[in-house]
Amino acid sequence: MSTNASTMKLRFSPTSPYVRKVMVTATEVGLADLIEKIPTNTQNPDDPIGKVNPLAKVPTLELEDGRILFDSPVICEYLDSLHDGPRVFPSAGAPRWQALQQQALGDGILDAAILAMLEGRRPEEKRWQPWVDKQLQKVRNAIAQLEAQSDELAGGGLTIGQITVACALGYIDFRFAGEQWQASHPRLAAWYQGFSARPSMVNNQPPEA
Ligand SMILES: N[C@@H](CCC(=O)N[C@@H](CS)C(=O)NCC(=O)O)C(=O)O
Repeated sequence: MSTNASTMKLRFSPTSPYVRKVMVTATEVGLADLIEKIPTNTQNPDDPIGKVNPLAKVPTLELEDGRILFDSPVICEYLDSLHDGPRVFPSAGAPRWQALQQQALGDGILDAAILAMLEGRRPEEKRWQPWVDKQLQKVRNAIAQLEAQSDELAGGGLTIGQITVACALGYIDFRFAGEQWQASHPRLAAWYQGFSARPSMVNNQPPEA
């Protein structure tokens, strides 16, 4: 793969699964070496992230010409436009919609899991367990759908759908290890085990994983 792309700055947190998704994509398309990672504390109101992204979220990508890109689907598609190898965003037709749908499902697992995780960080008397249960049920429903669609996930070349789903499942194992989804979803588990062994996944794991 070759590229004429310039260096980029990625505002990042090492535990963010959306950042992992961006870095796995960057690695797979051969651009990881062009990315300078800027540690970011989204909980600190004085962190410069608030000046470049009004949503103050990671990942946020700063290009050399000053353009700012977020969120992870936009950043990943941008990175995919910079190289001349096989695309992780299929260009058209059914393969494109399948990859984008898988990406949405993976991102949706993450959105629900993060809401459940954040609820656990509230003072105990303010936590609302039915809310946590509802979010975790979304995660379980999505994993059940992925098990049913595991042939589609495993087929064809590398896509943003596969990358996102793998990062989402990795986050469930990282933050919700008690879910133990593998035994009851054997085909998805087999696919995930193989995908997780890719160097791009291994080299971009969250720190405590
Ligand atoms: N849809 C966004 C989600 C990004 C996101 O929620 N990032 C979290 C970290 S995992 C964050 O920055 N949270 C800080 C906040 O919400 O203030 C994406 O795909 O990039």
